Amino acid sequence: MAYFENVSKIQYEGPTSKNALAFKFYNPEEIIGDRTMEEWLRFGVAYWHTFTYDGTDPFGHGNMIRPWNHLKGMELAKARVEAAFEFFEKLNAPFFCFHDVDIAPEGETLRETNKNLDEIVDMIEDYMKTSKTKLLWNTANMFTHPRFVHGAATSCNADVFAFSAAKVKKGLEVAKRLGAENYVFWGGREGYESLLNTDMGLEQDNLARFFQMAVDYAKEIGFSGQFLIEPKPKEPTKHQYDFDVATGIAFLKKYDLDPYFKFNIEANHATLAGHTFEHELRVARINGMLGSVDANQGDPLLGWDTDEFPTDLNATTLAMYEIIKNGGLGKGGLNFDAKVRRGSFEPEDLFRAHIAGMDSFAVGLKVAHKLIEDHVLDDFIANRYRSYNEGIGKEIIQGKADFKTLEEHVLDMKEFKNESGRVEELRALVNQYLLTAF
Ligand code: XUL
Ligand code: CO
Repeated sequence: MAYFENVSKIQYEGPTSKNALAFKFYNPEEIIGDRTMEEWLRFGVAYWHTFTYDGTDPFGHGNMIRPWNHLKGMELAKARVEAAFEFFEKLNAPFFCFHDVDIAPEGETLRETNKNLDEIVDMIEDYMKTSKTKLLWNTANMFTHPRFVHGAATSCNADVFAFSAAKVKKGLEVAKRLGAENYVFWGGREGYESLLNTDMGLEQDNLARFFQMAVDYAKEIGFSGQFLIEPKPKEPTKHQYDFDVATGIAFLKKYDLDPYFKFNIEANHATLAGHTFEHELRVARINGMLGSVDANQGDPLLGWDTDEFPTDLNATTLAMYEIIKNGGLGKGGLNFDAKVRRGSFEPEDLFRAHIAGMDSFAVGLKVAHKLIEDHVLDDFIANRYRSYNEGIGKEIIQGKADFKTLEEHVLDMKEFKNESGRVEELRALVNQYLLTAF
């Protein structure tokens, strides 16, 4: 049975195509530098937004028209798997991602939940035997159920800590079975509302204990995927422990966990933290910890996580700039942690939205590659810091300078020759590349 019968396989038709259900810029086989677009971009479909989300928001009921809406329980879960693999095939998606609760209904106990999960994982495993779509990552939802009201690994309740551990244990087993390239930890409710009732030290120590147990168990069962932390500054708690990449690095280094983790960077989480998307990617990259990306965008006028499909070409260009400079994402990919707007309730909107996101990143890839190939920013930056190539600058870099020699250098200096940073010119240059790359 076809769930998306009005849609056939999405093809690349080029920038002048007027067909809404075609790629204009994403041409998977096109070679950019040393690999294909498909290999650079490694797109992933987020199961929760695409197959589970029904449009519910704090003010209204679910309104999404979906061909599986009449079903319930395990029947619903199975229909979603069938629909998902039809969708992946038609979109030509190389990857997908899911939370445990996205794919199978929860039972009264973890034993029951795991039974449901096993049945659906069997089904997914079967589909994956013939599908080209692989699992980018899976994760455990440890925030929706009321038991996680005070957090999971940072809960004040040790039974909840234990329950969370058992959920991640199962998640790692599923990851191993389905050949997941990564396993994600997004903080969920790992944070706090008020210090008046919070032992912050204990909560953070426990979170580190939890991560160590995950690392140990992965080793025990031979799961070799990459562990990823996904930072977010707020929502659902006021203070999230993994605020941003820099906070995450400090945490991991304090507990000697840094060799085992990289970061999954979400654009909308970056902007909620008061950073740009490219800032978070840069911090991770220069620390050798850029793992994967949740590709979406926020709304500059709204202060929450709107998870929109990415269409801002300036942002996708600067993001791809960091990713190319990183040599690609390795085991990571660009997972569309993005949902269609409530007004976009037709099933075909799921395709329209993914096409918009894929085309936007394809443009970003091409423009960023050209910027790098032409050394546009590299040359400017190298010249801007040239004072460190000789004289006192070189001595600083080589560790030959100290406060005394530096004082000697400047004590009688009257003039400091600074040059313009020319940021407006550089922004215009990026625009020029954007407008002329195709
Ligand atoms: C929440 C969020 C999550 C993670 C996975 O803001 O981004 O969906 O990506 O738990
Ligand atoms: Co995310």
